[in-house]
Amino acid sequence: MSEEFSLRTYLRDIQPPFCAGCGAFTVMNTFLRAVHEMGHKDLRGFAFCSGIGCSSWIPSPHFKADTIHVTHGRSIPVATGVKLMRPDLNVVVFGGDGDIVGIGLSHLIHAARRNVDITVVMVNNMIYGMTGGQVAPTTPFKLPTTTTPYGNFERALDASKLIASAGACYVARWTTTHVSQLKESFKTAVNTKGFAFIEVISQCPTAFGRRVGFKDAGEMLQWFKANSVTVEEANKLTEEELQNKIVVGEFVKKEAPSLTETVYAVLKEAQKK
Ligand SMILES: Cc1ncc(C[n+]2csc(CCOP(=O)(O)OP(=O)(O)O)c2C)c(N)n1
Ligand code: SF4
Repeated sequence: MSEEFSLRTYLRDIQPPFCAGCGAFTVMNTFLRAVHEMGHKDLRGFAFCSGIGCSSWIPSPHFKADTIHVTHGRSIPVATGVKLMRPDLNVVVFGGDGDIVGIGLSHLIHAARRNVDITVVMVNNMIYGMTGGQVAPTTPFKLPTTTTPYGNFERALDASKLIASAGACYVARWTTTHVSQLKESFKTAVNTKGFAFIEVISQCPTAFGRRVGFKDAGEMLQWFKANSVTVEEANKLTEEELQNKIVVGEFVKKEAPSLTETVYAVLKEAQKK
């Protein structure tokens, strides 16, 4: 890492559509810093894929890279195809919680099960941000949204736990206040041979924060900080004590043959016959 980091190296000269204080800015910035620290002078070694939603705008059209913007919830199957055809590329998906674990949930589970050699970054702002704040599978129990004005009557999905059990090789969760840890996780995820999933608890001050009583994005970040507990701390707490806490850290870090490896090995064998 010799040259100084500059966002201009990796971003097109286009103003992102995010509201002031949106966590998507932090995710974008932190990811690009990780890329820079990994020694990538540009994004030529990457392909990015995203669906629909505010968080899906992180790579496309902003990154100076090959980016594919697909229909809502379908970024993972498209990314799988890209990786199988171009195993030399680092394939990274960005999306919101609605995109990744709402409409796209089955793709996520199967990608983890298949151990597809891609990284999925889920920006979990606990709401459907872009469409105006509808309840998501990740919205905390009892919190009001535009579609549940008297409070959410469903319990939130723990996406990291689910994907860990589905067989991912790397699973981590951070909030937008854990920027150094998140940056390191991005590097680990990209270097993971196999499926990597990073959940970033992020603030949507517009469609979520103000509706549940936060004054601004800063107050949301303070809440994230005050209520985060590490995996190690969480192991010593009861289920009751963990209510409303955000468990952060690395949940899975392991090696297993990736889909790309196994598919190409089978192809090689088949070609011999
Ligand atoms: C098939 C389909 N269904 C619904 C929509 C409407 N829609 C667009 S984005 C979105 C959800 C956005 O929430 P999320 O993925 O969490 O991203 P955020 O905007 O919060 O970052 C929905 C329901 C759509 N574009 N396509
Ligand atoms: S609506 Fe929410 S998620 Fe979308 S850009 Fe604004 S703050 Fe970010």
